Amino acid sequence: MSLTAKDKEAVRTFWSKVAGRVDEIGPDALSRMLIVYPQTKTYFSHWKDLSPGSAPVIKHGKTVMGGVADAVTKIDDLSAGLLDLSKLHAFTLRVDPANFKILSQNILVVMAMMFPDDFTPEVHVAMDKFLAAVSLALSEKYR
Ligand code: HNI
Repeated sequence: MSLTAKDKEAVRTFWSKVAGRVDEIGPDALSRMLIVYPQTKTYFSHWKDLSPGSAPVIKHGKTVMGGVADAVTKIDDLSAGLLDLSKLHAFTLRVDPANFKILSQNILVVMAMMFPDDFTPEVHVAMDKFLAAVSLALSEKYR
């Protein structure tokens, strides 16, 4: 399942097109995750408002996509690059790794809608593999 040189190139090229809009992608993907998979709301029960477009959802959506943007720069060694973030999600936040796949799915949906011309099947598979690799790296500290 590891990313080929071609996958990495496709991710970097696609990312150069979407990078300027991560502050829209993140909040939309997070809003969708909370609606479509309401079980994910348990992790954010300390927020006042979990509805789409609320201040904490927008803020955290940007934060998460900032993490994805950072991961693009660390694509050659995600497990080392995301080590601290993995520890945080495993030991402090205790996020069930199944949720990484759920969020990834929502990120893909939003990217496909926002960039219908650039989101070719090749880009789709490369981004799917990349987000799966990010999820794996984030899960590494769970055992
Ligand atoms: Ni996640 C905090 C990145 C998936 C629940 N998360 C962060 C932060 C980053 C981040 C960055 C801020 C860290 C800090 O403060 O130092 N999260 C990512 C990335 C992914 C991801 C890159 C996957 C692509 N996180 C998830 C998922 C869940 C999740 C799937 C739960 C469903 N994350 C959290 C929670 C926090 C968090 C909870 C703390 C938020 C807060 O405000 O309390």
